[in-house]
Amino acid sequence: MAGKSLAEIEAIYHQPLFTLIDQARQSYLAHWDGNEVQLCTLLSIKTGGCSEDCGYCAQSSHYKTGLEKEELLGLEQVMNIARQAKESGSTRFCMGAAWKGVREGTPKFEQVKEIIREVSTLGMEVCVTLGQLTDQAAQELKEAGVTAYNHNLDTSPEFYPSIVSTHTYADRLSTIGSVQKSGMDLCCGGILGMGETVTDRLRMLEVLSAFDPAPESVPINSLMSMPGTPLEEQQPVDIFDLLRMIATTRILLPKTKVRLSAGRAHLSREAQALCFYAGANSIFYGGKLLTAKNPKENEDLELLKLLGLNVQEPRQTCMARAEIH
Ligand code: SAM
Ligand code: DTB
Ligand code: SF4
Repeated sequence: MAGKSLAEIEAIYHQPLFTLIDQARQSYLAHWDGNEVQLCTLLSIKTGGCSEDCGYCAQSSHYKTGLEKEELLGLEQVMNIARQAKESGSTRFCMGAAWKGVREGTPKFEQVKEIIREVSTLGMEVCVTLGQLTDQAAQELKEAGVTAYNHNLDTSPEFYPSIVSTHTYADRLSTIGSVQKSGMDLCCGGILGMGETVTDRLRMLEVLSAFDPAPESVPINSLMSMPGTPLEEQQPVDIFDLLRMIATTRILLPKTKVRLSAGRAHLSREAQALCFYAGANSIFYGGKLLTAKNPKENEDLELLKLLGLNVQEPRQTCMARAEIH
């Protein structure tokens, strides 16, 4: 199915807020159990010292962010954290590395595949975000046990060059193509609050909604402004803008998991509740994202309990997801 045009997406997004939320809720309930939220644990397996100049990122070597660089974690270290994640209720384990990309046949890629092979024995969904891939590297990651690859578009093609100069939007699309060809699920979303316009955000949704197959998950991040980066002074995203983006994403991609991602630490309980109501059905769980703050585990469990929301069981993805493939 072809994606929607920008004009059609704008018409959805700019409806009266309650009409938009009602439409998103209906679309959500048609495909999902509206009282379930997936918990995903995020782990930075290689931190800082990245060659890229993404203006939002604390891990770029282009900026003095005070972040301590760490080499690739050892297999046992990752396994211990992955086992804990499973015990604490996460059904997805996401490993991130501050790299421009990975290439087949290199020692570092072999090390990462070894980690993936072991983590995949635990039975959680295994997501990695390692930067740019070749077709071959994507194929090998799939064979090692990766279920989903995260590679975000982050914003519109027009705004992208204002936040990154060391790679292009076309590079992002090429990696996304390799992921799709390999048969791994695609996790692909963006960041709000980098100085982009609403049109940029909706252009990103236009690109996302045209992917075939549809992305399995879309993380909606709000900028965590990191000291030392060019975007350190950005103002926080307005909750109604975030809510409109979540609802619009849910309507455009009804069978996709919409992940309320970075920025939750700055949201009230009420704001998060509204995001869940409008169709967000996945969160990063654990007090730290890659380097930035996230709500504490006990606070999240308490909030889910207060709202009467259940933690999603393993592999209970969208009832209709089979139709995507
Ligand atoms: N290096 C790989 C890449 O760029 O694809 C993987 C790691 S990168 C940190 C993954 C994603 O985290 C980025 O695409 C961006 O969406 C998100 N991210 C990074 N820093 C962020 C920040 N300060 N606030 C919100 N999201 C952020
Ligand atoms: C995504 O879209 N958000 C996560 C995950 N994919 C890898 C990362 C958020 C990073 C927030 C900033 C930090 O922790 O440094
Ligand atoms: Fe590197 Fe990824 Fe951060 Fe960009 S977002 S600087 S590629 S770790």
